Amino acid sequence: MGSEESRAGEEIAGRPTSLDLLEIPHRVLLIEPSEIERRWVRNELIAGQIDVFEATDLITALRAIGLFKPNLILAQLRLPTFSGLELVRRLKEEAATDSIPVLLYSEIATADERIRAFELGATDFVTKPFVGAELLARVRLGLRTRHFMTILEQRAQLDGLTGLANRGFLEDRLPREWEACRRRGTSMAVLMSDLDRFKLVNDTHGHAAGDEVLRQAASCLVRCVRTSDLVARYGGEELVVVAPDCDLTAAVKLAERFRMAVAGLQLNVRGTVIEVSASTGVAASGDAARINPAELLQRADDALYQAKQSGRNATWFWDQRQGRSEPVQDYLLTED
Ligand code: GH3
Ligand code: MG
Ligand code: MG
Repeated sequence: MGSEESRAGEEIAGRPTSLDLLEIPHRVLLIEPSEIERRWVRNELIAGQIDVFEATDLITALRAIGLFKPNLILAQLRLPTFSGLELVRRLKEEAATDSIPVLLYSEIATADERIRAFELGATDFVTKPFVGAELLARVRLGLRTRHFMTILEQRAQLDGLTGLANRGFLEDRLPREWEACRRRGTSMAVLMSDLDRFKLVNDTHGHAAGDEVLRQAASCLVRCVRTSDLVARYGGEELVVVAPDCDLTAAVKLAERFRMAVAGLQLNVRGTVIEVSASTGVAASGDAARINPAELLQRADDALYQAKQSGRNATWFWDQRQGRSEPVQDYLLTED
């Protein structure tokens, strides 16, 4: 029995938990109106290696959130003017703050208040008396839970093979970026690229080599775009760029940059040099944003289809005036 116990203990100790608090974001905003109380809580947190920022009421707290960007908020329920419940309500209303865990504490709180806090979205509620170690343990649990949720949320938005955004994320972001560009009165461009004869790469060199080619082509595309552009894996070997504040000329140049960069890649996969090319369809909304985001994607897809039809390793764009796709060579010649 004794040895079983110690084995179980060893297993837990050796588990790759990575739960060292220093690896987990640990910035806590403490909201407490009483100076004495605030000092006590702050010292407990600092002793637990938490970075603490302080506020005394809801108004100063809201201001502090923007500056300090806390990973968790620890707030007294009884705040002057607005209560801790109002704080939770306001934070959960705003997209920028709704994911920050809020832990409330209080001397006395009715069951109704505690229930209301949870209904509004508070993560935890501690009623006094509590010792510092318990408060710290709950704060750490809140930080850890938020951290792992953030990792899961990010993973749900990423493509496992290429590390690019996945299609779900793209479909979520595309209309929002389009709307932001429409408000600014700028053009938004969408590029849809597809690797040429990729099936042949798989058939000739194997699926693992194909995966490596796809990964490298994705990195190549990321290197061609601006940091504000979104690059996503749309399907098997189809990559999409959403480029805000980007007109047709800039988008076409970007597509050509990518086409030439991919064609220049000499991919060395386990001793074999593999060459690959890509075709791209480009569509831009124009300043007036007459095309909605779904149409924009569709136009880029149409242009991509034409690029493939034309023989591949090509860029075609959607010409709004003509109402059809055109090869970029003609466009670049007339622009320059
Ligand atoms: P085209 O020039 O017309 O685009 O020809 P293609 O061979 O690239 O097009 P097709 O759609 O016929 O084939 C796409 C291939 O991409 C088939 C599929 O096996 C491969 N593919 C899709 N996703 C992956 C992946 O994640 N890894 C690998 N290795 N291959 C993939
Ligand atoms: Mg293909
Ligand atoms: Mg394809």
